[in-house]
Order: sequence, then structure tokens, then C-alpha cells
Amino acid sequence: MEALAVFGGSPRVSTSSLQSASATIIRSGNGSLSYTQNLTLSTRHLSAFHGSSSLFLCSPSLSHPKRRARKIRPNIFLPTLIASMEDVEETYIMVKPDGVQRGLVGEIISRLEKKGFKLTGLKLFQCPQELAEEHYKDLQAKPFFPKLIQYITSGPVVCMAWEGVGVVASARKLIGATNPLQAEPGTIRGDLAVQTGRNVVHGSDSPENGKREIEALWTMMN
Ligand code: DAT
Ligand code: MG
Repeated sequence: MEALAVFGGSPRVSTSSLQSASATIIRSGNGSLSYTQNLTLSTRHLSAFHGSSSLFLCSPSLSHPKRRARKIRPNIFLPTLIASMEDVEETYIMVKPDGVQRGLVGEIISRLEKKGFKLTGLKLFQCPQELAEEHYKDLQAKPFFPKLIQYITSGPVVCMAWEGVGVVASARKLIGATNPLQAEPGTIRGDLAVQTGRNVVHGSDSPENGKREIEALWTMMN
């Protein structure tokens, strides 16, 4: 399963064993014993997570022979796996020209990845004026609109599609307030920017806009 690519760093990992493990995991919403056994078998082959690792075998039920028959749920948290079982949203994240010029693309991607979201599309792109105007059409009446368009079209942006459970609201939290001076430390804008007019990154403000920005706007452009 795609979600299990998170394990894939080790050349010793067999894709088929991971796939069978993931299929069982999904079926085990009711929590069956085979769920646990399959998971144990597949993780044993991962060099990053040795079979004896407490990361996956942390439940005493797994190591105590008398308790093996009990139905248990292992203490496992893989955001991308959880995402495969629940409703997944998508959001459009854009590193603005100042973020690209300052070399902050990797930092921004890293923060979203570490949170547990999945990058599903990315391109470096010079935004034409019409697209910038369409993207920010809700702000057309604002006095800063011309400067905003000038800024967004002033250099390449990095367009990204991200997916995950609750990704729209969560990415907005990670990004922080519009005015970087009011953004909390620990957020992208709070840590990396000082001006509203150079606030490094855009994030969709609703699941509907996430879909619209990805499907109708930015992925239409070459
Ligand atoms: P956000 O980017 O946090 O969703 P927004 O959608 O209200 O904020 O505005 C879009 C962008 O417009 C924002 O990232 C920066 C710019 N902007 C907003 N308010 C501004 C202001 N008062 N002065 C200058 N630029 C502003
Ligand atoms: Mg906005």
C-alpha cells in the first residue's frame, strides 16, 4: 500500500510483505489476532525497526506467551496509514517568491512532512498575472491587491499539493497568522518572516478552496 512507503528506506524491505501487512491492517478495524502477527512479521525485516524494537512491539501482550491469545490493538501510529483509513483532505501550499529566493522550500516541506502529511505534487512555477489575480480574487477590493499580485508574480513559486486527515486546518496552524509579527513562534511565519507582504507561504483556507486551488487553478498551468 502506498501509505507504507514510509518504511521503504531499507533495501531489505520486500514490497509484497509490506503490502500484505497493510491489507491486514485495514481489515483489522475490528482488531483480530492475525492483524498483530502479520504486522510483527513484516516489521521484523525493516532495518530501521528491528524485530525487537519497542517501537512496534511495545504492548506486553505481544511478548508474554500467556497473553498471546488476547485480542489486542498494538500501539502504532503512522499518520499516513491512519490517513488511509479516514477521510483525507487536500490542501494547496505555495512557497511564495521570497520563500523560494531565501532557500526556505526544504524547511517548509520538512515541517509539513514531520507533522505527518503527504506531499502528492510539486512544481516550480512562474505565476502569470491572470492566475495570481484569479487565485486572490477574494481580495480584489483590498488596497494592497496590486502589490500582492506584483509580489506573487515577482519570481518563481513552489506549488504543492498535500494530503492528510485535517490537513487544511493543520497546515494553516503550522503556517501561522497572516502577519508574521503576530504569528506564534514555532509556526513557519512566526519563525521565518517579519512582513505581511513577504510572509513566505500560502495555505488554502478551507477544504473546498484546497480542491479548487489544486484542481481548477494551479494544476491547469504548465
Ligand atoms: P493568508 O495568506 O494568511 O490566508 P489572506 O488570505 O487574508 O491571508 O491574504 C492573502 C495574502 O495577502 C497574505 O498572505 C498577504 C497579503 N495580505 C493580507 N493582508 C494584507 C495587508 N493588510 N497588507 C498587505 N498584504 C496583505
Ligand atoms: Mg488566504
